[in-house]
Amino acid sequence: MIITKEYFKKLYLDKFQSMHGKEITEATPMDQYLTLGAVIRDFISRKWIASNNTYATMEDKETYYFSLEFLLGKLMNANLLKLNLGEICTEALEELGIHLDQIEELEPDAGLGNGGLGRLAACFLDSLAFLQLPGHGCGIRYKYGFFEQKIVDGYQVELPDNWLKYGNVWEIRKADKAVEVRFGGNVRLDQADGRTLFIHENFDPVLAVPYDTPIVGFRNNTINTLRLWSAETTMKDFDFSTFNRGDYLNAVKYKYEVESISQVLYPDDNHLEGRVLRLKQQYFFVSAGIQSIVRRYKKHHADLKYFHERVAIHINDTHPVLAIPELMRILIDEEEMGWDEAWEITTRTISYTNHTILPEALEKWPIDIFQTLLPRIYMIVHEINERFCSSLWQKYPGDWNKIRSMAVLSDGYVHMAHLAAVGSKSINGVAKIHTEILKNQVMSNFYDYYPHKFNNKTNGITPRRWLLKSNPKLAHLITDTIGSDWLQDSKKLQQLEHYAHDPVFQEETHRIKQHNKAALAALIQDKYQVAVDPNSIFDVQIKRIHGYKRQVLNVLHIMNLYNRLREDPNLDIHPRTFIFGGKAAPSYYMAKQTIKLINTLASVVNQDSRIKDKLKVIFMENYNVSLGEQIFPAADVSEQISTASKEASGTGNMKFMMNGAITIGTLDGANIEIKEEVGKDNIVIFGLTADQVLKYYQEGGYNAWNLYHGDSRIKTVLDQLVNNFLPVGPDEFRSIYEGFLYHNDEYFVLKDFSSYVDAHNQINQLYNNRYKWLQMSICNIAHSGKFSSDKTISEYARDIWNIHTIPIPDQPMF
Ligand code: 26V
Repeated sequence: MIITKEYFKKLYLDKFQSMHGKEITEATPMDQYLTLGAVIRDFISRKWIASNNTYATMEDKETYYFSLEFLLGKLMNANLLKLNLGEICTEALEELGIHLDQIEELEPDAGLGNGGLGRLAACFLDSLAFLQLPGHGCGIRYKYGFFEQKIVDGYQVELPDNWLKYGNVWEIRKADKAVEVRFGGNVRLDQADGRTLFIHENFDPVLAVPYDTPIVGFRNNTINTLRLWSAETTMKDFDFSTFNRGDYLNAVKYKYEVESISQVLYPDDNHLEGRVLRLKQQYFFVSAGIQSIVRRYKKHHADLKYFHERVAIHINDTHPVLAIPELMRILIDEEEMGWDEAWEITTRTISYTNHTILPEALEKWPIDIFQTLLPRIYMIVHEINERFCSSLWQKYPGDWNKIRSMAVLSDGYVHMAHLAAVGSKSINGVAKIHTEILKNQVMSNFYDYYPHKFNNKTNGITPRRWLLKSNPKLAHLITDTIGSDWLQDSKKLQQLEHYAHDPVFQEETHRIKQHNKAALAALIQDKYQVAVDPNSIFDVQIKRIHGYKRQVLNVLHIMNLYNRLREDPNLDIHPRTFIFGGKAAPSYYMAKQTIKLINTLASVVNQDSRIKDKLKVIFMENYNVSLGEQIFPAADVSEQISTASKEASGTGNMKFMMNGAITIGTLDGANIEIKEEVGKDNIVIFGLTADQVLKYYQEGGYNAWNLYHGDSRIKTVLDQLVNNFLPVGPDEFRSIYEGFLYHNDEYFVLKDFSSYVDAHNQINQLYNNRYKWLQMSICNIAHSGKFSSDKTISEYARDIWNIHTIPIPDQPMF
């Protein structure tokens, strides 16, 4: 059925009246927004039911992607694009005096993630639906998402993200699908019919209530499901009158404790804070998710023997690793299966992705905490460990060191990555170099023992959000140039290579970049009252603030450039605007000081008229998905400058590339594969290699003082951190200074400084040759199809999950 503008208007008006009971002329912007959400939902719902019915009755497999984080961003515009209703909707609403872009602003970002790992999960869901693959997400419906960042006097301040304040137009509460999750208590053993029974008693029950969000396929009929669990008390009515005074208070406390499980997303990225509430969150959603999958399976299949032929469960990092003992528990305790059969099914169902090699992020839990909170799960983990260690003994008799280094339980801890490695069929890294480091360093013992389990799946990003939605002008130019096939197959972007030298196409890409830069400049003017020149080079680093990502290397280079400009205001450089964005974990002092340093430097540089507007520094507050959508299309230069070996993959690097920015980066993560794709002349590489970094860590031999004394540029900028050059107290940045010199520069910032300055000089020269720059930019866009999450997900589907395309039949619209 063709949807006309008139028809859309009618749908909208009818919906408005039935929802709000008043005339459209009385509508508030929020009424307008909620109405549009409801209209779009109606377009989705039939397809959603059809998708669910098709999956329920097919004889094929479904995947469940378990993740503590899904960083979706806004959905309204994205869903309109996918349903191909964007234009009709815009025009229909205009005639009603409603501006779509204004009401879209009212939608809060669904910020249920910290950064790369959570956004990857969102891109993967998008690609699953695009590829018509039966794949769903499972996670937590946090009441408060990732905190909102405010900058006050240059410092980060965290405010709660109350994203559900006005309700959520996309979710459907499924109270009838709630399940119970049990914490604490004890396990009593009993015997019946020659079987040992494990009876979990005296536990605290928590009700897990699912909220389903449709994941819309791009211009197809597929609607998959993201199921997020919310914690509620199992008490039917919270009837205070039946409690005496003491119990009343206890009842309130109990309700509060239960609900706290899904209250807030932990704002840590790459750093373990061993709080028991976090472990509760992990078991809560994993148990709820597995119970609901088993229940659904049993509705359509008699025998759990074939579970792994119908269900694939993927664990996004170790956070959902309790899926392994939980599935064992259900198969053994509830379905009365023997250990060996349950283990066979479990280890054929579950697969695991590692996302970081930073030792401080590898999850481990003290055994006493774990055992108290999850007594039955602990027994199962203990048994898994016993059996695993005895098989290790078979292979490495007497090698206790090796066995201890691989055990799931050792030194008083449960080692989650070890549990993941033992209990899953596949272990993958997220970029080639990362997988090699896993195999040869971090998990080398496991690689020796289970070589067949290891594989690489280089990350990707969805071109629907990161090109079509965020950069519509570039998307149109691409379609006008090579046709629309690239929307179905991102590899086809390669055809743009034929236009890399075409002056007309070059001019068009340039015009669009300038348009996007002007829009970002206007936003910066509006928010920060700083004038940035769209003709300057927009040099951008947006990502979490972390030592290993080396925002301070970027800062030291800017300070050096500033020093050169003050010495010679006529220095022949193309004007530069350095843009930063990103959040620091609230407890990460050095990262928060880095934000203060960037803002302090910005306040100095931006006011200095001597340097004739050749340098500007901007810190953009509250970096999130929506802000990213405005920044990536406006970037000329993409800063990917992590200490080699530390950034597992990076995905921001891919978003920049797809929008035509040139990478300045180390040979780390996916930068290496970006270089392989575009060739060494279309990327600017500097710094130590991963091998060199790892060698320093193993053998020592690095001395930061030598670099300080040996390079006057380094000495000058480091001294400027502590000698009143910056308008702050003398000790404000002493910790950063001391990190370099007294803690020997953990991330090799000083070592890479000189080659980084050279790399920036090279960027300057390249930009001055407009023809060359545009050719490089187009080459990057043309090769970005390799980093589409469609490609990544096809590989997961084929190599790990064994799931297949299931087209959903057309549905009558209404
Ligand atoms: C780890 C931890 C550890 C313990 C507690 C809190 C917490 C929260 C999040 C994480 C995940 C950190 C790992 C992570 O985000 N890795 C990033 O994953 C991206 C997607 O694969 C990848 O592109 C980035 O390079 C990698 O840093």
